Amino acid sequence: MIILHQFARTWGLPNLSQFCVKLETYLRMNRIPYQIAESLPLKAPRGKLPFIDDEGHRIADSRLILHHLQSKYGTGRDAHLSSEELATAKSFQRLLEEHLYWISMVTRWDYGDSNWQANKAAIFGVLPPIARDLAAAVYRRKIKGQILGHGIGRLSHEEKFKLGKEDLDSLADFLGEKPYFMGKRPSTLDASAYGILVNIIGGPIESPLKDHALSRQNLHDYCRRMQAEFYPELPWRAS
Ligand SMILES: N[C@@H](CCC(=O)N[C@@H](CS)C(=O)NCC(=O)O)C(=O)O
Repeated sequence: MIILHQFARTWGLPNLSQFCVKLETYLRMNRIPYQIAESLPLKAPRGKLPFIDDEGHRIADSRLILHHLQSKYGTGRDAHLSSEELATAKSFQRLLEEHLYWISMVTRWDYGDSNWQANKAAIFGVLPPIARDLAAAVYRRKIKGQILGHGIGRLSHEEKFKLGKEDLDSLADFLGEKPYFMGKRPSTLDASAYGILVNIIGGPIESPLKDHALSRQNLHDYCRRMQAEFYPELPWRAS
């Protein structure tokens, strides 16, 4: 049985980590049995969540975990897509994971005190008060460094959100009236897109990015549908 190591559930969402939602959604889409072990990044082989333990074999990074699942369990969720469609899906996945993700990280770690307090409570709330404040401060400095290292942190908030809105518009326009991003059947792109979009739309982190996502009704409806289909046990909490 696969053990999925990820943050504890919070905010009525599958996970506050976009990549943990991606992986768990992929497992559910492909009906691969798993158990959850609540964890923190400092326990992870590459210092990031999620990671899995598959019969003693520990694998980190959702992209490499998916490769493992595809070869070991023969998950062929995307076999219905042509090579051109796969190329499009992969490009959107990179837009989500390598660009929009980082703008959403700004909203949690470096955009207003109430957002920071909500983020801090969700991640570090399990620790005793002194350890919580210390760990949160150290981690905040680290993540702000990553945001600067990515480059997005060097822009003004106005510039960052303008780029984030472009990403959201591209996603909303491409999704259109389709039930899933690549058509009538779910694909790996949906696992990735849902992980990032539900965290923007469904969490308590307020920003122009969230306002814009909520203004694109099809993205909102998509998150609601994905959560109902793959996480029927979790209440939908977004307004
Ligand atoms: N490329 C990795 C990204 C994973 C990732 O960034 N995880 C975040 C949580 S969403 C994390 O654990 N960050 C902790 C850190 O950077 O210290 C994947 O696809 O799994």
